[in-house]
Amino acid sequence: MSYTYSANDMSVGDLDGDGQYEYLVKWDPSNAKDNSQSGHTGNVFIDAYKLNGTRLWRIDLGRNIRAGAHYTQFQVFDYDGDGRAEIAMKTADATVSGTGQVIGNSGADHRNSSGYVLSGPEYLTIFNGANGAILDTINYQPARGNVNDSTAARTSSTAPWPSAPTDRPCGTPASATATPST
Ligand SMILES: [Ca+2]
Ligand SMILES: [Ca+2]
Repeated sequence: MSYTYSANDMSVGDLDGDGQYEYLVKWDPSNAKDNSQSGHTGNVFIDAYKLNGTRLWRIDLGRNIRAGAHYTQFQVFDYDGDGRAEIAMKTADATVSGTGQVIGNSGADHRNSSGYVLSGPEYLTIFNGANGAILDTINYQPARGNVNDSTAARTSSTAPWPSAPTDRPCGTPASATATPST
């Protein structure tokens, strides 16, 4: 499987609290696939950079997060209010953090023969913005639900800031099941 990488989605946040933004880039392999397309894909990377282009760290989402427009939505926000942004996204077995920590089962391969990942655990992980280390990992909610070869998960997320009672930002991952029209 031969492929190249190009920059995809991007977001910004002050990851180290120095008052300047850093930027995060999702690198998509050239064989990324929409939910409607079968096939195996390369791994997706999330890289953090200083404004001068110096790379701080890389998260490798691993073989169990498929590459495509609907699979990885990452949030960059200062969730705990300490002046440094964290990063939140869906992860899976064998995702590797910016400091080399492996999530779940490093050897697991949940891809089916068509390259879809329709089984296996899904997680929501919060990463330390300064070094990409894992702060916490929980089971992803909502759960995957019923999927088969003609349906696939699409995810979205946002970082709302509710007022009372918390007055704190919180992440709200979501997912929907879509059936391709073909
Ligand atoms: Ca900064
Ligand atoms: Ca923070």
